[in-house]
Amino acid sequence: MQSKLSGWNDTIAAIATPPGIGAIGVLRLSGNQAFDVIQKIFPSKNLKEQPANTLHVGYLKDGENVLDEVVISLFKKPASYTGEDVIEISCHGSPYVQQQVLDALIRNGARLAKAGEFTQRAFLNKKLDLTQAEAVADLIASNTKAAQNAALKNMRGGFSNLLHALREELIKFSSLIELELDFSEEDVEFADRHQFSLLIENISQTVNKLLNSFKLGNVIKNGVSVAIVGKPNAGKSTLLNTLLNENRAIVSEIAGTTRDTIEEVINIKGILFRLIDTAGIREHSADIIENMGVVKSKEKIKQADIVLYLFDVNEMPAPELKEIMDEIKQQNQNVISVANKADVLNRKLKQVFVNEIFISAKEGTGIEELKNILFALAGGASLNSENIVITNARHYAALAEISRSLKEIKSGVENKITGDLLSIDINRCLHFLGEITGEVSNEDRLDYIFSKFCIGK
Ligand SMILES: Nc1nc2c(ncn2[C@@H]2O[C@H](COP(=O)(O)OP(=O)(O)OP(=O)(O)O)[C@@H](O)[C@H]2O)c(=O)[nH]1
Ligand SMILES: [Mg+2]
Repeated sequence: MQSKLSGWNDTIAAIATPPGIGAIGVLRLSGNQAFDVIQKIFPSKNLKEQPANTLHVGYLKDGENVLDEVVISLFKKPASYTGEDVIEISCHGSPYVQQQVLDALIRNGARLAKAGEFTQRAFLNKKLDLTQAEAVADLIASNTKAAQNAALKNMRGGFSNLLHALREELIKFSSLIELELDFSEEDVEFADRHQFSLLIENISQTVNKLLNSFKLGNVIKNGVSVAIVGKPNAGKSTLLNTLLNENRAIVSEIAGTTRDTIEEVINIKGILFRLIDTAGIREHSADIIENMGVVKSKEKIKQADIVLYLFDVNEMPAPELKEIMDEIKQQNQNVISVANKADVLNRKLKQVFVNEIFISAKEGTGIEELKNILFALAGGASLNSENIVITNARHYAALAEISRSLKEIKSGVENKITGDLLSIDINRCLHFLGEITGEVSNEDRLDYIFSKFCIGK
């Protein structure tokens, strides 16, 4: 695979730290010529003769022109991130200085790295498999504890180990069936079909569990949208402000205050919730702008992951609430009703709304309980389990194909189809397992996956 890739033998260089001024800036250099390139601009020591995993302070020089005083970290193949010789240069964090150093590296034989090329090399040199490489990008993009944990688990190989184990077991059986094909004249069965059915059942369960985890995976990666809807003056904007802990939306006693939707993000125990404050829904308003807002609110009911129906507990007859909830449920099943203004609650109503959570958006009571409910609705309970969570759509699509082939295999065994036909289904299943980890892959697909990384990673 290596020789087929264009530019594979080049020594690559990139600035690895983000653009802008910082205390330090780090540049990376990887490839066969890494030591030759750095030596030309770091004259004070012979770096090739230094032991691996050591640090060296000195001046970078472009001819007689001093560029910076830097620290060089030195890694020798194969014990490096990419599996090649790698030099990391920590220089002073001026974008100008970093650019000068990069230019000097390129003038002395390196080529500018493409996005994700360091990690792509690590993958091609088998330092990590494709799921682990993708987890590196996920870790860099993570912005919550949950996303960080999921990425770390995958980076350390949790998911790939599981897939490898499944693949091994299937391969074992597949080779027994292939063996039968060699003896087809003699009508022998090396692969015990009952055992095989049990194995397929087992693998299917694991695959289904992984497929089901994608819902949570999506929550972890993309967050959860919560549309706060209700009649004008229910206190929706007040609730948004209280949840955010800031005065984001205008609150007033005038019905129809909020016209357009307002979106803000909060983090509840490691999950991001996108709160959407909407225009209060009333059927007859003479105000065109308000009516446009109402149309938008209705759209949000359909699109949101969770609908939070907020009502003024003193203004809502119980039968009407039921009617409204039934109507919303036709658009979105994931709805909770929340009784607001509990601070001025008419005591009798506590017995009427037994299923509702009571809050006071204004005073901040019941808000923690509401947060816990949102967290639970998003599937937060399974967040801290040791189970592997699928967060990647590519993995999900391949797992769905695997599940399909497993069903084919199962019905094949039940219907006692011949070994050669069974083999086709097993190979299909193996193909998709290998596609997830990158054992089966093509260059275009890899380029696409790694192009999503940042430069220098
Ligand atoms: N007593 C009490 N008043 C509240 C509470 N929450 C909101 N209010 C008041 O209710 C009025 C309307 O609040 P808003 O937050 O603007 O209501 P809204 O649902 O956003 O209204 P629209 O944007 O018009 O749809 C304001 O006067 C708030 O101060 C509460 O928990 N208790
Ligand atoms: Mg409002």
